[in-house]
Amino acid sequence: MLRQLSRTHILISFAFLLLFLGAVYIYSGHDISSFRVCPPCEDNPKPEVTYVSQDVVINDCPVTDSWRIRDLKMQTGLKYAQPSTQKGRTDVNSVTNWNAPLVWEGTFDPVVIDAIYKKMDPRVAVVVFAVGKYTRFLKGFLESGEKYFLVDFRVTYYIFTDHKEEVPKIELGKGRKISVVSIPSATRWQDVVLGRMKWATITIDEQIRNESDYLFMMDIDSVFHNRFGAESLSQLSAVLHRGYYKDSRSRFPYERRPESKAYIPVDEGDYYYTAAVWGGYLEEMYKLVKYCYIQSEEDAKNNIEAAWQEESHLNKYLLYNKPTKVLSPEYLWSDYDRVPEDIKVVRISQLVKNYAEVRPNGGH
Ligand code: UD2
Repeated sequence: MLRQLSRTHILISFAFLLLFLGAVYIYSGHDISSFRVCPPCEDNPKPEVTYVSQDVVINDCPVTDSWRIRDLKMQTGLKYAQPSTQKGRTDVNSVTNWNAPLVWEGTFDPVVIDAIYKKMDPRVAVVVFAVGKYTRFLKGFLESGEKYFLVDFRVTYYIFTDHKEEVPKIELGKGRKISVVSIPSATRWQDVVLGRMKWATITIDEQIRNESDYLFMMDIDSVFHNRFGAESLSQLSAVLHRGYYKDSRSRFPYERRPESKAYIPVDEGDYYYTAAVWGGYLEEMYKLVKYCYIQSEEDAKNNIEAAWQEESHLNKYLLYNKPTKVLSPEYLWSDYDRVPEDIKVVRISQLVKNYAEVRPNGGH
């Protein structure tokens, strides 16, 4: 009887042990995935910056990363103009005060830079949203992207839309794809704009992570006009907003209310970056997109919406986590504005649109 009892005891204890181990396994799996990023928050306002100079990555990445720029390797026999130590752009600054490149036409040789990145043959994801009437912009964006955006590189356009039947059939180059992601409609344009952070976070987790090495977030209401090439690639690349690149920091439209998570004091700031074009290594972008999502959710809980939605959160992040490349406003101009002398090439331009007509809840 005693022997019988202890055997039953052992069996029951074993079953409990198995259950316990199973629970620990599931919990730790969950734990790992939810802590893959550590979004900066008020407890951690200045997260560690992995310092990268001129695109040479110092940290190690546990995932397969042969596409990362470690050595600036180039094939033998490539023909290009000799670089000069004396001549270059003198009308603009081409380096930031943290020694990252500030990219303008004339600061790189397209032949050299494409050859270097082509050696890695990275897969590039472009995430765009076309919700409601914004599907009308897809054709122009995609057709011009095929002509000018990272030509000869592997590119997948991830189109997030509530009208998948309106995604046009476009002739795509070799190695280029379209992947349609269905999302619900929205009644406020602000919800579409901020919802981008949520849907992109979820979809990177579920799908894009396995298919891409670099990721760009872009507005759809724009058209490429000139080369947008490998000079735009880095760990984290941000574009100077055309409207503020000559202004003093006190004029930047940062979020100035301390109640918002996007708050930046009036005497701080490097540049004002646009949220219409930003890109980088997939995991860096994931971290940043998720940060914007979490911070805007926190704001919503406190009944506040940052002045320029995700753009405000993006600017806060980039102030304390410096981008490894800053792209000049050539990388997003606007048909609303005259092109000044220092913009030698407009690579992509925002279209003029009737905000009241195209947005679900009217204008600005
Ligand atoms: C500016 C920024 C934009 C974002 C926004 C926040 C520029 C060029 N763009 O854009 O990146 O920070 O301000 O207020 O500075 N969309 C839809 N359906 C909608 C509404 C928006 O699909 O009903 C998507 C679409 O991809 C669009 C993007 O969201 O390109 C940004 O919306 P917008 O173009 O209406 O905002 P805009 O021009 O004020």
